[in-house]
Amino acid sequence: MAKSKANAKESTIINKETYLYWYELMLLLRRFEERAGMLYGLQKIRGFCHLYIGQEAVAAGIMSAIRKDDNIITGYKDHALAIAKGISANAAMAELYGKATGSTKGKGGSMHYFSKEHRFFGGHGIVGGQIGLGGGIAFADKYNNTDRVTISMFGDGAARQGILHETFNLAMLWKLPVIFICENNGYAMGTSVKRTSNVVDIAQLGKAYDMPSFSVDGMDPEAVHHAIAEGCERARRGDGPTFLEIETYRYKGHSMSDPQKYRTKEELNQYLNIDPIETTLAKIKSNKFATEAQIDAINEKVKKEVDDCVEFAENSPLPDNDELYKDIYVQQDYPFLVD
Ligand SMILES: Cc1ncc(C[n+]2csc(CCOP(=O)(O)OP(=O)(O)O)c2C)c(N)n1
Ligand SMILES: [Mg+2]
Repeated sequence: MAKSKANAKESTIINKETYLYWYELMLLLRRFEERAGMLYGLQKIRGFCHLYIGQEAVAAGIMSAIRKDDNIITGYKDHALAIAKGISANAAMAELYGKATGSTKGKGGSMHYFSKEHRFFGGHGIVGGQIGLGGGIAFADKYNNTDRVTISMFGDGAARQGILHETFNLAMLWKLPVIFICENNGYAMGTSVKRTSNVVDIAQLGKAYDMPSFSVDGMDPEAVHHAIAEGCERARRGDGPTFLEIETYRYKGHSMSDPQKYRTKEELNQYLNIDPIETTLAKIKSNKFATEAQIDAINEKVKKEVDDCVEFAENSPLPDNDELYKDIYVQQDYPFLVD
């Protein structure tokens, strides 16, 4: 498992270790999801499955810039962010298999990873819901006088939800320690950003609330890292939220059942040419941050970790039947359930 952080504490320093950390982490996220996609095809994994492939630089740049005890909350495209935040590949794959050893005991599946220990607050299927929840987590930290920062992430498809405006308004009013991130990958399911609004520059939305708002190159972990580090500094100083529109791209469809007829091969190829794993590796090589043997060792380590997590998931038990009645919200005296 890649370390969940390159530097011991929040830092704007980018060095050889940071690059090697990014490379290993992004490779793990990519290989994990490629395998998940394959296993979905084999019906080992069922239900919904949304892949993050192509967007790994966003996860990498965030993780090297935040502290281990900072919070993350995101939407349904959550495998990569959960693993990057520290949920093991084993627990992540077992969750996809619906096994008891999964991060949500096999009861959440692809869209609902959760780990209190790693301060990963889901995995949410209601588009935009996590914007308000993220604001609430940041409120709790401010109320409890901690200096933690919350990263609240959503897709471009959530950027037009009313909850964004209500949350941005209160987050600025109360100077909450939160970084809102819109991962703009150009499409919400099959609908392009430009078909849904005349304001395609999503970062502008924060300006209506005087929130410091920026567009960031999401294919470059270094650009993401600096933007997040700056947002963390602002939040920990007590100056409140930041809004980042991180421009990225997903190579796969919205979900496994997306025929992707809304985009061209040429458009996809443009992004494949600036693939963050390839560009990071090229930088490692040109700066002589690692020898070929060291790079091979990282590749092997990642391959083994993914092979091992599949074996772990295959060999794990299904949840017991009585798990059906645990961890659920139920009103005992609900009139139609009890007489
Ligand atoms: C409140 C709500 N409305 C609609 C949906 C159906 N839905 C699921 S994903 C999605 C689009 C989300 O956009 P984005 O995050 O940009 O999608 P992606 O990049 O993953 O395609 C919609 C409309 C939902 N899950 N929740
Ligand atoms: Mg999108």
